[in-house]
Amino acid sequence: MIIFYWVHLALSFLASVLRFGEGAPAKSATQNQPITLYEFEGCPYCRIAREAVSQSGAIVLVRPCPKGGKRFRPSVSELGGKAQFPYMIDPNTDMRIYESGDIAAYLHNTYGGRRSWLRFLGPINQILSQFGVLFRLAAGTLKRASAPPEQPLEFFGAERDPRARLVKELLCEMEIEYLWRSDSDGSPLLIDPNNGERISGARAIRAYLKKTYRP
Ligand SMILES: N[C@@H](CCC(=O)N[C@@H](CS)C(=O)NCC(=O)O)C(=O)O
Repeated sequence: MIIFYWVHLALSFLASVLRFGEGAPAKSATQNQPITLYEFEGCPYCRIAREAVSQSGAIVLVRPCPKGGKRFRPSVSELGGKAQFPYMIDPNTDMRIYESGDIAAYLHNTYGGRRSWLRFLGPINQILSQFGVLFRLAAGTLKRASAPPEQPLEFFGAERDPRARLVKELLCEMEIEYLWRSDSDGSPLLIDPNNGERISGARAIRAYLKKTYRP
């Protein structure tokens, strides 16, 4: 229902305000292969890593790991030894990192861009991020039924963009893998290489995902 969409958008906007607009877009970094990020939208630590992704301009293959997820969640324990999120693997440098603060520092040092000043707030940074999760009513936390596509989708939208967040939450709950580029503040854009579809705007993308990848 349209009213629900606007309520969610308003709450998503408040979540961005709580983060002081961190997660701004940056010019795409130069890298041979995408970084892989195992994470889930409803995780406050993952948000800190995602803000750093946007601000470094890194191109990232997001493998969503919502609670109850079976698609990518188990691989994190296999690859790193424990089920903790976020978890990042950079095939360009062979780096594997668990801690959100370490991921943020690594992305900045390796790919550049502006670092978030919120890190100076220490635990308050994490508490603010946790409030962001509350504003979003824990969206992007639990797995929902889906029939994900073979090939990863491609999504354009920065972390600070409240509209992009609504799309990423659904991609996460549906465990749909996507190549994430956050180099613009324009309307969120989804490209589906599985069928050549190109959809712009958060509402239209959400409707498309539900129509196409529900079981
Ligand atoms: N100190 C870590 C904490 C990460 C953390 O506690 N993540 C939670 C999710 S918010 C987690 O992995 N929980 C286990 C689970 O979801 O199974 C960091 O900053 O990255």
